[in-house]
Amino acid sequence: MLSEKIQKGLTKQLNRESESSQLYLYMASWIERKGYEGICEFLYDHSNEERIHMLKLIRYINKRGGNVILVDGGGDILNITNVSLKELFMKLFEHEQKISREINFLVEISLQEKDYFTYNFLQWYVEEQIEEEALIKMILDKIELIGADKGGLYLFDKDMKNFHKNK
Ligand code: OFO
Repeated sequence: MLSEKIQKGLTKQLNRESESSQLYLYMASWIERKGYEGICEFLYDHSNEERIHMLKLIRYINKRGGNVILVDGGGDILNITNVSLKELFMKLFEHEQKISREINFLVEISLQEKDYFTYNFLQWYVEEQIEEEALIKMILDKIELIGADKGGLYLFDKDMKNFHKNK
């Protein structure tokens, strides 16, 4: 059985993953309208990944006899328009860093509660956050490098399409 603290923490996290999925989805849709064919594929794809993160938590909570509660987020974070590509990925980078802090906090609680099953389960998320932060940072670095070069941006968008296909 899950302790009350763990149940609360995992519930929060599954709702954050759902919000993450919506955030990436919203950005994908917005960037698609701007004509970035490759970057939008990457973002749509990532939205699906975030949904998988959420599902993993739901299945785990159920497996441990917990209670799955889905919260309606209200949609405030989704009101992002007219940001540059750099600002968009900056927002995603900050978002992923926030998620990493929250995962770390959950790991800490699992140790306090001596819930080693949950501790073990969370290690997948720890690994995932390392990858995700590195990936978004790599994209940000490229955007920085390209600067105002429109040709470079075009090629980068093309690259992102291949990146998505090869995943
Ligand atoms: Fe982006 O990793 Fe889940 O939230």
